Amino acid sequence: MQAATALGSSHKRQGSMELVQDTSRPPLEYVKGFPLIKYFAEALGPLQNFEAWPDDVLISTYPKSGTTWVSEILDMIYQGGDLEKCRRAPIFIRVPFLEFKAPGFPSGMESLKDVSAPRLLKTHLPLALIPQSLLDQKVKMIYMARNAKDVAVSYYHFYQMAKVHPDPGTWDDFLEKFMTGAVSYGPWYQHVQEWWKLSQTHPVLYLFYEDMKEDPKREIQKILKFLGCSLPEKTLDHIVQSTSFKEMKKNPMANYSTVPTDFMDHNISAFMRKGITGDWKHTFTVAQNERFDAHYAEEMAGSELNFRLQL
Ligand code: PPS
Repeated sequence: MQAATALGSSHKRQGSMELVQDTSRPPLEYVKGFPLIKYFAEALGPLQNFEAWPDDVLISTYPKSGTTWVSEILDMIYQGGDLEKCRRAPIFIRVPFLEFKAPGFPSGMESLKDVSAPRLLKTHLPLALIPQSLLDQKVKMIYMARNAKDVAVSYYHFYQMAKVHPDPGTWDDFLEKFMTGAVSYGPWYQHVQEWWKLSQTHPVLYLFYEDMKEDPKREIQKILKFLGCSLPEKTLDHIVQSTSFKEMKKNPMANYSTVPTDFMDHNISAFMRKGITGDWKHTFTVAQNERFDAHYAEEMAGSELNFRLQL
């Protein structure tokens, strides 16, 4: 896997006494008011030249909402349920991450060059930052939303293990940043609501992580209908089984274990961490929960979106 070897050799390894630039944990950079991972902010200029194709499918999510899960499901659908074909490359090569950029890795735009139509694409960008071409070409989009409390907890662990993020500080510090939108990609509240609004005017299938947990077969059927394709029942069952948390956790082409430790340290926290709904209950204190609920009610006032916090 070129990406992994490239990163492993490209930085901080110039010689034991030589001082070279430390590329880990840079502060977030603001673009149009949105905080982003520094390298991703740098990728946004070139990304404006991205040309969407009408048969592209974009997977969009706020981070930690089930992106990898939906990506694996979609690739399995595209490969007719053939798991071996889905093992051809890690998920971030099979489904290029549009705004991705990091020292020593091919950027999302570079990865795209190796992918032929019909393409699956991934982004976490807020609407204000997505390439206009995706909207102009009326590209189909699958948005997956997850309840804010589980996202915050998952994001905290991810900040710790993925060193392109700034240091998250304590859980209490991080939760405060999450609530004020001072985390990479900005406020969750705005993200889930603006993509919901887009789904009224653009071909967006809006899914919920909790629904996928509850009944993956039902949700995958929704995806098939949205894409205008069908699969034999047996293949559908096979996709459900192969994309379960248990299976994806042990699949190196889905679990990010091929990424070097400098970039993601699974010893700190596995990318495939728990994969459940309601884990927030083990992390939020009563006081944090009350503060969060009051703030949530303000931020989501008037929204039609209802999230389940447990199943
Ligand atoms: S990222 O880095 O933003 O793209 O991460 P993302 O893939 O969106 O979210 C990671 C969380 O999704 C969980 N996950 C799953 N849950 C259930 N089933 C399956 N198959 C699955 N695959 C990934 C993953 O464990 C992360 O959630 P947490 O709560 O941290 O476990």
